[in-house]
Amino acid sequence: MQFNTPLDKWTSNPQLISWITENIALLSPKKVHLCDGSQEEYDALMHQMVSQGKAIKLDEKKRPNSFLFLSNPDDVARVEECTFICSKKKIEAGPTNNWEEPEEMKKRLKELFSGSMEGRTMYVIPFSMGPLGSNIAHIGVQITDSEYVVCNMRIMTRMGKKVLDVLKNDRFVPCLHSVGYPLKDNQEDIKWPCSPENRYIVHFPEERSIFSFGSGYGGNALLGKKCFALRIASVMARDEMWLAEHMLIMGITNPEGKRKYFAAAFPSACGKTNLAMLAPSLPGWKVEVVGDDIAWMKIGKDNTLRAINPEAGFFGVAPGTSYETNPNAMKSIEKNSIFTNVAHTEKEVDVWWEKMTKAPPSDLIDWYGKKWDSGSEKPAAHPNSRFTAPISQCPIIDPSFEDPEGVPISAIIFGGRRDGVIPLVYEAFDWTHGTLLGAGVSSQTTAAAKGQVGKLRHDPFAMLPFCGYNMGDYFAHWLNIGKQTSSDKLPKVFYVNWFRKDDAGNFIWPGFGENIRVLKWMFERTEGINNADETPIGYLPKKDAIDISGLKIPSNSMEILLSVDKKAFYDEMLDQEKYFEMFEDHFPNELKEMLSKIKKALK
Ligand code: TSX
Ligand code: MN
Repeated sequence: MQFNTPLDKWTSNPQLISWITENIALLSPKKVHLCDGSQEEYDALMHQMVSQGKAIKLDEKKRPNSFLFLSNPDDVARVEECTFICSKKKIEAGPTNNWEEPEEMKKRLKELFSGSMEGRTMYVIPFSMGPLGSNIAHIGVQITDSEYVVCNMRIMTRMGKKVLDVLKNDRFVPCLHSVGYPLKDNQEDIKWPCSPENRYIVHFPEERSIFSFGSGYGGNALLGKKCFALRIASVMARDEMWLAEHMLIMGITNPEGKRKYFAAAFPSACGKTNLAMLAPSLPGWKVEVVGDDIAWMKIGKDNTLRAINPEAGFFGVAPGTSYETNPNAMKSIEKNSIFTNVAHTEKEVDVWWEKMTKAPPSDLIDWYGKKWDSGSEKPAAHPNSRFTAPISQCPIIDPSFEDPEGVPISAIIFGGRRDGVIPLVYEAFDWTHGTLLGAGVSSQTTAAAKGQVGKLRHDPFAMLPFCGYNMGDYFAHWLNIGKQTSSDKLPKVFYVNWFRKDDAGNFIWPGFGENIRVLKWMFERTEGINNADETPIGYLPKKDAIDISGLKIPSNSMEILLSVDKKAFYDEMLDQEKYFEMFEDHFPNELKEMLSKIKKALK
């Protein structure tokens, strides 16, 4: 076997050596490349993909060192129907996950992976989720046959030789990935190799391993992200009494210079990345970003909840991102970035997507690689098209981004997109109620592709596709975490809704940078300021407690935004109660009692 560097010089970790050796025998690659994580390695792989026609180099002056990839139209998003949690017992996976018997699944995977890297290079990528050496961080190693994956992993994680120096002879999470497109007898390669009819994204929570076959896209293929940092890590977190959450982490500094950290979970299409990089409209307030997608949180030596971002990059949805809606994201992707399935301009090769500018450029090539005309009803960029960019390029990266101790979390925010019923903001009575708020997260659908628009979808903790075990047990774990420290050290919990509409169907709250006004109220609550009224559903802002200075909104808007229709909220509680029935006796009694108490108060 041809190696780029001798295996025994690269690592002496016995688990790693035998895992690599076994997989060479199973996958039959043409070559093996042990990644060092260097810029030279990245540049060489990009150069290779450009010359093969797999990548388009963007104009060096307009967007330095940046590349565009156009995927197979059948491989454009995570595939939940092909995602499995293979715990020994089905009940361990719970009612919200696909489950298959682990030995059966292992057999199927063995057949799929057998010879799947013929004619290709097998890359081995050591990566750390979290700052190297942090005691909240964990190490994984991914095997893949996709150069696109190697380059994305270099942006999204801390990757390469430096990780092996930290790993030494310890355990790692093995992540095996193949696009499932072997090249037999010098068969020619294609632009985006994959095997859409044979996709499997499989997790073995007890042995903490991941197998992904057939897809080269996003969360299906960059295994550090959803597969490791959420599905496998949620199981590790349960076993080791910490939290692996689908949350952004932001630093908020008030005009007096006091900085606090908030974490927030939202279902998709609520603007989580926009909130993480908020450009505040209130003078003197500052927002900084620690992470836009995933938070690992552990109770620290000082008994506060400490959070790290396990990732090192943004893998964000491109459409809708603009200098108006998210200037900090736009600045993060000015260079050294990878774009997938966006449109591009033909003359000076640069990227474009819907709502990036008011009018589209005249010389657009769409994500299929075809000329696009502005009269087309199909979007030029795929709705799930993405940018990959290093967090270090974000102008408002938080100074504690690399702190191995993590940042202390003062508030946890849940939210959803709701045109009625749910007020702009309210605060939980306590941690138990906060856990109920997380369990009750739900959002109205926006994309027509996902069924009817406006239909209510439950997405507890925004973790529905990402919890690696029984979600009822996950709720119980949240309650347990609340018992590990004193209530004054626990974060306060809030629920927000930026999306309430008036009778004419218009959004009432201006959102975006103006959300700082809501964050300011929360900031004050975490300082113990008495600016809230107790109501049946939780603490609501007192009249005039939300700073609307300089904001031009109709005089009765705040009243509508903060109003609670008792009957409608009671029905909301009934709907949640009905939803929770699926968890049977795994649904914690403590949450049942809290829900009953709120129902009673609303009667
Ligand atoms: O991201 C959003 N946020 C959070 C920002 C920090 N979006 C976009 C959601 C899709 C990803 C929002 N959309 C937000 C919001 O707070 N609010 C809205 C609704 C809205 C849309 C457009 C306007 C106002 C509100 N524009 C005007 O009224 C001019
Ligand atoms: Mn996400």
